[in-house]
Amino acid sequence: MTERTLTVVIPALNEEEGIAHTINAIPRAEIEKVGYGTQVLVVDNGSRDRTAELAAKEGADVISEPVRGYGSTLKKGFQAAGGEVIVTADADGTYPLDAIPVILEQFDREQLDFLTTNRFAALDKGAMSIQNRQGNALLALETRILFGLRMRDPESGMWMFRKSILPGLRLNSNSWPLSHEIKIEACYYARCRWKEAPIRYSHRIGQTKLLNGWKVGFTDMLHIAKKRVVR
Ligand SMILES: Nc1nc2c(ncn2[C@@H]2O[C@H](COP(=O)(O)OP(=O)(O)OP(=O)(O)O)[C@@H](O)[C@H]2O)c(=O)[nH]1
Ligand SMILES: [Mg+2]
Repeated sequence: MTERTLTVVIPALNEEEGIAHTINAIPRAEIEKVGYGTQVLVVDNGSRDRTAELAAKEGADVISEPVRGYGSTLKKGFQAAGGEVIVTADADGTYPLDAIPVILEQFDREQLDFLTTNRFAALDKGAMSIQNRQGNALLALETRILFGLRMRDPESGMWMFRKSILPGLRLNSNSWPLSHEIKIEACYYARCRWKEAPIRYSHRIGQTKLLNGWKVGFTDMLHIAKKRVVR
């Protein structure tokens, strides 16, 4: 019997085109070989399409978060997760869920508390706009200047952590900055043992929910800069 559980938390807002593909890409048997059972937890953020229905049909646990936002949706998932270890990914086929066994094995072997991923290691052609790439480079620079953290991709939506670190993290954002904020909280303020692992990043299935990239990036930059002064 597998004693440990990994919870895959997937935030989803109107992702009926990608949700089944995303769930089916999770390599449960390979994860079992690393010593973990798998819980798939889809957090539906008020989708008006068949996202929740399709997720349940594919065998995921489905919960809903009424407060709109990437951050509030993920935080709901973290609280509800049954596993000792949590990993996140979008519901759109961009993140390589087949890489979970490899990063989970590294997570255990190196006794990490937090493992984040670097999409720039293998970025599929056209998977990310130039504007988005430039914004990410600026956010990485900010992370290095303000916190001394050498993190190439602080906005990556795929990261893994021990659930037990959550009470020590102050996660204030209900929106996009949550992704950057959790890395600053874990790797800087909570002084977790962390690493950044290379991953592949692919084309999205379905429509993006990121409407104004520059505005999102600027809001993120301010949120993180403020955090350097008042946590
Ligand atoms: N924008 C947004 N996304 C949400 C929300 N709630 C859940 N999500 C999910 O959060 C994930 C990230 O959104 P994406 O639209 O993929 O944003 P992105 O990854 O920055 O951009 P893409 O390149 O389009 O993938 C997706 O799985 C969304 O369905 C919300 O309130 N707003
Ligand atoms: Mg995405």
